[in-house]
Amino acid sequence: MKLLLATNNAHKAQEIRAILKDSFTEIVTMRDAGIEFEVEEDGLTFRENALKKAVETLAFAGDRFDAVLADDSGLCVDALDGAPGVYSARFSGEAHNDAANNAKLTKLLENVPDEQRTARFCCCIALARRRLDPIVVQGEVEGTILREARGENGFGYDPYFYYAPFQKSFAELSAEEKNAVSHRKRALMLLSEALHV
Ligand code: ITT
Repeated sequence: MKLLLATNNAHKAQEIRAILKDSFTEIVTMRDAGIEFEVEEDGLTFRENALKKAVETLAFAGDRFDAVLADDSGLCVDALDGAPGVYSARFSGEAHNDAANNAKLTKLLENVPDEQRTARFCCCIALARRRLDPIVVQGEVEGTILREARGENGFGYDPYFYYAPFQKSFAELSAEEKNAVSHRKRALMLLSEALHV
């Protein structure tokens, strides 16, 4: 079983390989496979985006692969009715500007009291398969949004995401600590379980 990952993010690929290595004979990224294909993430939910990306990439890749894995993730803040959600990367307008996204987030939450600053990171993973139904799973991790940045590790909203069980922000965790509890890890574990039933 050959799996194509619909991402070029090396960090994600490493994490996925570690968890799914026993379920596939080969796991390659788009770059490894020499495939250039972009899917517009225009869905209203993580599920819609992940599934669209996986299904369209499998159709494009042809029969070189048995399955394609795609994910979509983001931060959902209760006081903002679930925003930034699927718009997490483009929250401030400019795609992937973490500083601007965090500045907008903290500004919007300026007057929100501590007990109402609850949030979660969500990760939806879709596995499109040849001749089989797709599998879709979602992992989440609960936290609260800090007023000041803490820590230097990670990316995106990590410096403002406080994880109570460790009494640290996600950016204060090592990669190993974060990967053990992250939304992505939880989704991957659910996928691994679904593949082994
Ligand atoms: P792809 O090329 O794989 O799509 P991406 O950076 O767009 O990479 P996602 O769609 O998974 O990645 O994530 C969307 C945004 O959600 C991302 O840019 C961050 O702002 C935020 N995010 C997701 N997971 C995060 C995490 O673990 N820590 C901090 N921010 C995260």
